[in-house]
Amino acid sequence: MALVDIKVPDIGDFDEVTVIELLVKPGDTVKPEQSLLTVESDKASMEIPSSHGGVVKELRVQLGDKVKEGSVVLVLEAQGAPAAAVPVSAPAPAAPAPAAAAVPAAPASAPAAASGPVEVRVPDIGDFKDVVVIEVLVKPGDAVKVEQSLLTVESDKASMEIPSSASGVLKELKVKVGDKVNIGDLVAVLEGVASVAGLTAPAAQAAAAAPAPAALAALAALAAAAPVAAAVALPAHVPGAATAQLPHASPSVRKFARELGVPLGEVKGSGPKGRITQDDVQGFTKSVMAGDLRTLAQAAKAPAAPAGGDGAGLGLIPWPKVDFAKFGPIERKEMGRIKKISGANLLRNAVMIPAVTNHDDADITDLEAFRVSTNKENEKSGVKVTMLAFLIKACIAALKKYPEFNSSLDGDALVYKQYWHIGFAADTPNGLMVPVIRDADKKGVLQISQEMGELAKKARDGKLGPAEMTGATFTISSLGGIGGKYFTPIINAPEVAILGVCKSSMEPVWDGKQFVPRLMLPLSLTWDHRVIDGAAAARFNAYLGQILGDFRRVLL
Ligand code: CAO
Repeated sequence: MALVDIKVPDIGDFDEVTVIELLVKPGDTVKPEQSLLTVESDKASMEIPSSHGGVVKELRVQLGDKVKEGSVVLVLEAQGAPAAAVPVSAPAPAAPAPAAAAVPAAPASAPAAASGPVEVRVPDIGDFKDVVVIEVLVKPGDAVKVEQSLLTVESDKASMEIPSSASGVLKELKVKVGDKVNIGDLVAVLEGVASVAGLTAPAAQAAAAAPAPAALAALAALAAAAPVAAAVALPAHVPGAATAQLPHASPSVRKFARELGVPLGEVKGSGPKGRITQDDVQGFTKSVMAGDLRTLAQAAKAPAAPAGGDGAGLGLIPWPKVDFAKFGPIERKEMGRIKKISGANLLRNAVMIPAVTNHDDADITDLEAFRVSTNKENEKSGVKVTMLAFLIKACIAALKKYPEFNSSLDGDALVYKQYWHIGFAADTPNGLMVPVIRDADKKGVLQISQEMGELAKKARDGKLGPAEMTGATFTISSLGGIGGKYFTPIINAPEVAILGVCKSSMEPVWDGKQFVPRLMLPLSLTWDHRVIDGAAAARFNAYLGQILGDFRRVLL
């Protein structure tokens, strides 16, 4: 495969920019247009996207390096076709999307020192049309300063903040989240205007270069490819006092924060000049996950989250802050990326799904004997048939009989999937991963065993691609090779059920006349009570038990 130098594309009027964030490392698989690093000038930050998909072989820059158009930032072992166009060099004389307001304010409708109402309009935003308001940063009654950001708007390639052209008190907002706006559209009316923006020197410089897209790219993909579940969302944050300053963060970090529901104004930036990095957002998520919220009383008052809602409104007492070193020696280790992402997913799923777990046992005496004999016969093939592969087939039969277990909630509707992609939890040195066996209904136990072995190895080696971790309709988490009796697995949203399996053991089972030794497999089925009823769950488990007890039933 060809090695390709990935270079800094046309970054407009910016001569030298500083590398402030590396978003990939050698060994990472990147997609075309995925952001590779963030660079920053004194006025804006932008992400440098990849022109190709492939595997990162070598990073040619490090934090603090200065780069300009044409600088090689990394070497990629390219796979597939290059990106059609690399968005950072896309339309217009490119000043990148602002981390803080780099969009110059529109000229105000009233002269300086006016006291009557002043209209604030969308300034020249380059080639962008119908940009969507994604964030309203002020409210009526707020005192705003000239060039203070009022809104954040977003196209598919950039996000930018719309600044105020004057300072005064916000009388009226003319737009709301979700509205589409264009150059010249009225967004707000100010009154008590003390001064009206003549463009300040830096803004005037910025005006020479219309704002251009910074690639928003990759963090959504990161979330989508996250182990355990796709989109990441934060439950329950009760907003605290936001800092007065505008949050300083790159567009993709803003997007990432938005997807998590993290209010950037409350995140402390650890980057240069207080810039908020992805790690800061994740750290914030972690602290909220750990319960750094407000009061239980607020939780009680909070409205219930709608089905598929964002869970906002939950509040908990603060997580205890303990100086552990006071009690004995300690070692502090940052959690890895996978653990952080899966933690956020697990918390969201645990908090937002009214989950119930049914425990049951399946008699797998005959099935295990069959598995052992099959493996003896197939010894030379190198493929070992696992109990998990049988479980996958048995679950598909049960999912077909009870299709709501293979569905997902979409608002008030249920989406019944007519494909059966089964995820299985794999324990890896980096944390829990969930590879997916696609179309497992069309595959035999041998093929499933083989694929599972390959996927589990890839997971352990950290080589699973996003496509191998997404799209599952149901997940099985097997601790059978380790031990235990029952546990309560957490549903991998947006799936609605998960089967946990523990170690089988010989148990005395009453056959109507006497106790007989049978190999019993403990099953723990967790299900979403919004979608599934207890009776259905009991039937699902009972049916699963019947199939595992006599696998010929799969054929019926
Ligand atoms: N009962 C008894 N023995 C079992 C069993 C069960 N339910 N399931 C597997 N075993 C046995 C296997 O037969 C194998 O024994 P031999 O080596 O003698 O043949 C041994 O346990 C090891 O099996 P395994 O775990 O390596 O293989 P698997 O196919 O059962 O599982 C995989 C593969 C990837 C699922 C597993 O390696 C793994 O990672 N499990 C952990 C999943 C996990 O962490 N879940 C928790 C999620 S919630 O935090």
